Amino acid sequence: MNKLSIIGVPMDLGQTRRGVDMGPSAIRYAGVIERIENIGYSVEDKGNIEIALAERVHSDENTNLKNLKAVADASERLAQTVSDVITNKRFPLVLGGDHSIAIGTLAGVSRHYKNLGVIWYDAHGDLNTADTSPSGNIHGMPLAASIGIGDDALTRIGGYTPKVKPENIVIIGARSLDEGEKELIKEKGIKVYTMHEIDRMGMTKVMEETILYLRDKTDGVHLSLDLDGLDPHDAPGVGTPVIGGISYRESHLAMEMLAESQLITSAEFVEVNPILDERNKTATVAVALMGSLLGEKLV
Ligand code: 6HN
Ligand code: MN
Ligand code: MN
Ligand code: MN
Repeated sequence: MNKLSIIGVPMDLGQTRRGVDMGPSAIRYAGVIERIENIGYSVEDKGNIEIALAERVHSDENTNLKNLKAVADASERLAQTVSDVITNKRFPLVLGGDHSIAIGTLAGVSRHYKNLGVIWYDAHGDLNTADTSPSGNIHGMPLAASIGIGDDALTRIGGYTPKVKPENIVIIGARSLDEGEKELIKEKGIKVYTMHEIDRMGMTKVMEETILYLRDKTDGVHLSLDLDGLDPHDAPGVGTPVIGGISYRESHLAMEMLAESQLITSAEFVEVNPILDERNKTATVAVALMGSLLGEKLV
């Protein structure tokens, strides 16, 4: 029997909109455990990683990165928990929380693979550093940190860097990239399917190419799915919505194709913010996508 462990990360220190710390609760409330058990997994809920209370965290004046130390401390705890789950031969499913948690998730996952692949499903590139960030929000930096670019406190989580090679990354759904991020994408040769390519090629072709691109050169693939990759019409409960996104149906298809490929070895679903949501719609969409990713069948 397939075994899976859920890890909640009530992180809201990587950005400034309160409420995303309630994401793991909202996803549990939307029935994630039952949904995955019904597919045939043995599911263990490891509870939540401890996150410092936003009201009690003071930012360091020596950096423009908000809540740097608190984010780094939580990342170390998350990395350890994720790594233990993989050691126990279970699939780690991480529930956010803002996208800064990917720094810790990838630090925990990557030590188990020589050539980890990453699918970054997001409206954004999350490739900023202190120098390029327009906001100072660490949730805009996790992919940069994971390829070894940025503040040491973020790049060296788990005691090693980098976690991922740029040529092993595929970004899907991009439509809001900062100038520094565009430069980094070109400089490092990161593969990106923007909304333009999704419109032109269709999601089927985008996923076929993504799977082919990653299949031979990786020994594991992590899916980092930011709910703002979807259109705000389908996923309104996110802190940084961008119009013109991927539909629920296209996302559902993408997840089914990943399930068929049997490529995905770990996953996280992030940026669900119940305060900004409509009747827990975004958490419900997240759980439906998790079902498709993990092999749910209609018949
Ligand atoms: N996310 N590029 C913007 C920034 O502040 O760096 C937005 C980042 C959003 C990050 O949604 O995970
Ligand atoms: Mn993101
Ligand atoms: Mn995003
Ligand atoms: Mn379908």
